[in-house]
Amino acid sequence: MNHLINARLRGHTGLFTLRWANGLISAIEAQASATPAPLSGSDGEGLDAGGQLVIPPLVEPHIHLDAALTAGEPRWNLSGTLFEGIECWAERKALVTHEDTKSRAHRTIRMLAAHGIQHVRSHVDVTEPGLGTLKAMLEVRDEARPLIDLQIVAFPQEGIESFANGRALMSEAVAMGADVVGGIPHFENTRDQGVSSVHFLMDLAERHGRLVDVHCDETDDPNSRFLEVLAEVTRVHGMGSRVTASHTTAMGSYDNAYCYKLFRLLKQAGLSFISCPTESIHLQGRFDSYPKRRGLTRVPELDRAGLNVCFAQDSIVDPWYPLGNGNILRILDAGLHICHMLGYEDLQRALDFVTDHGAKAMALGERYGIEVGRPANLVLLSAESDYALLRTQGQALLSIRHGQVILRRTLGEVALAPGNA
Ligand code: 17E
Ligand code: FE2
Repeated sequence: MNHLINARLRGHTGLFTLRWANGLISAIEAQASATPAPLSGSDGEGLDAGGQLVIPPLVEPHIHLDAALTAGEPRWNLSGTLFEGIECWAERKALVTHEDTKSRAHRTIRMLAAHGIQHVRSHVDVTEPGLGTLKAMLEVRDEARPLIDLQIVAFPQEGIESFANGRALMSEAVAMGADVVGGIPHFENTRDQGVSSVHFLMDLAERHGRLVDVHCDETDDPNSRFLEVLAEVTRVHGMGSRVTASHTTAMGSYDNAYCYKLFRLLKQAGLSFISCPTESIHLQGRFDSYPKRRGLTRVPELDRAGLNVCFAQDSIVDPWYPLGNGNILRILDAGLHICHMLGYEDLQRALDFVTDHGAKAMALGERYGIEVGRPANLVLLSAESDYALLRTQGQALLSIRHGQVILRRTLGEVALAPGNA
């Protein structure tokens, strides 16, 4: 296979033929009309997109592969809070082995790849003496390359300042090869520790040329205000394109007067945002009676302010979230509902939130996108527009990676008896 005909591309009218050679896109040709059958000839048999959308791969910018598929082990999270999730995970973490971590991560990666995802950022808990989980996940990063590109975040689940040797573990994780420096300031014991953890992790990332992705203000507490600290350090050091704030759910509880001031800083800092809508609506609002907060950050407002914001899954069948199947389009559907983003304009460009915006947060640059010279990583969807895809709960039919087909899906057929129309 070295070309795909009858492809519809987002933002363009008409149909296109995409060609590739040596794993890179070599031509994007507008077709005069639909070509009835796959081309064949000296350059080999082609694939037919049938007039449906062809996009660069779906992106999963925030997931915890190290904890995936452990829900209920050794016990279930009965309160549904983030905090009980962290307690359950601490118990499960004590039981992990190298092979256990790797096998669950690989199984989960296959679930992601089966939905057209080829770029993944996984947080990996480094609050563990010995860093065995990180070692296992660095091996997974290499082994998973035929299916996905994986970025590993050194994630201090139990804190940097409030966990024994937290700083040393973070530094060691970076030395071992973590791509991204993480943090969890809202979980540190005191506000001061939260602030100092942000300064520490930003300095670590800057000295070692790493990206940053902080679990930031993942709480309904309106007094959790570490985003302003992260944004200010980002602004001062000019690191906006390399820094991401994940969750920022407290922003859903900030008052408008504070947000007005905060947004000025966020725009100057130019950092990215990741919202995990299914996870946040499940974990947040847990201390409310009624009315209950949705517990999400201000996705449409960030987007309209020109900031980069995307959606992610966060968890698959772990102590924080019992469901999930790897399908980021399900997260997009939920996110658009929860964030009041089913307006006409939103529906026209909905896929941005699980493609280009995620790629920007992951700083993929020229490794991502349908342009000549970039990797021939392409996904065929079962609809011809963003809106049609959402309406029909469409799926990824084909995933091509470096010019090779790694996924084919055939949708089931439905036969309905004739009725009285
Ligand atoms: N850990 C955390 O602090 N927050 C989360 N949402 C998950 C793990 C999944
Ligand atoms: Fe997370």
